Amino acid sequence: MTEPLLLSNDHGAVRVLTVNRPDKLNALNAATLDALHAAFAAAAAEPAVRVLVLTGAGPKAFVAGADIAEMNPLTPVQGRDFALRGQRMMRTVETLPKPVIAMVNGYALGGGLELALCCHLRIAADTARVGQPEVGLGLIPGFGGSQRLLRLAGRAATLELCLTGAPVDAARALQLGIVNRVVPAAELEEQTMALAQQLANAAPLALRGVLDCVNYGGECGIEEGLAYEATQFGLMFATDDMREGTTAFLERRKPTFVGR
Ligand code: CO8
Repeated sequence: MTEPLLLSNDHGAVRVLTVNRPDKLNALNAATLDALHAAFAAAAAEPAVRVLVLTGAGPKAFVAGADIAEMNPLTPVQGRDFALRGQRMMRTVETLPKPVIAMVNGYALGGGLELALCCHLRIAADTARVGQPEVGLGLIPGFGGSQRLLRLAGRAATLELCLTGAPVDAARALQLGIVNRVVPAAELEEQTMALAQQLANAAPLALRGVLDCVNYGGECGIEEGLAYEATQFGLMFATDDMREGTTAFLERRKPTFVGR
């Protein structure tokens, strides 16, 4: 039996998804894009899953890009369809109502960096390298890289990475704001899971409110964004978790959040 393209393991309320094509440095072919889309959509609908961690199998790569062998013969229409297939999946991840952490365990190149960019947080091993090398293939980023990198790290960094195609190391990625944290490779899993667990213990509807505000507010004007935030803030007062969180503070105890 062939190994699945995507492995899924639950650690309590944390679901770890692992792209599983280590022989091809976890390159994203169409089947892997579809498997990711299905897995994220399913996780969104499962209340028991509060946080997701996304990583790549093997010691070398998170994801080394879209599958170049699969892309090589494509027509323009097929190329566009392939880009849209990846973009839809990544938009699903970006707008997921629960946090997704990219555990960047090695190369995150091209479509691999784009996959990490659509996650909400990125923790990189100090050995990781990230970049948008598409120009070297006569291509440009197609899974949202030119847009998400621009929004995350700004124009200078985006133009540097996308025009030169040269990867940067984890320390430089941190400096550019592309990753949130860099940790020793040997501690990557432990530190990522500790962060995931911390989020899993938080109030799920509050996390969702933050994700919604950042996703929506990041794309509209300040007045509209503030109004949206105020509405989301007000909605929190309808949750049991808000009563629990504020009461626990006043009673000097730890809150227990139930997700409603
Ligand atoms: N696609 C397909 N196969 C890949 C990819 C990839 N992106 N990356 C690595 N592989 C394969 C290699 O072909 C090799 O396979 P095999 O053993 O069968 O020959 C295997 O993985 C191991 O790779 P290497 O032998 O090359 O390993 P090295 O340690 O020597 O090098 C590198 C590691 C530097 C990461 C190197 O593999 C590399 O440069 N890979 C390609 C990186 C790249 O250019 N990525 C961007 C791809 S384009 C893209 O992502 C566009 C996204 C938007 C698409 C929109 C749709 C149209």
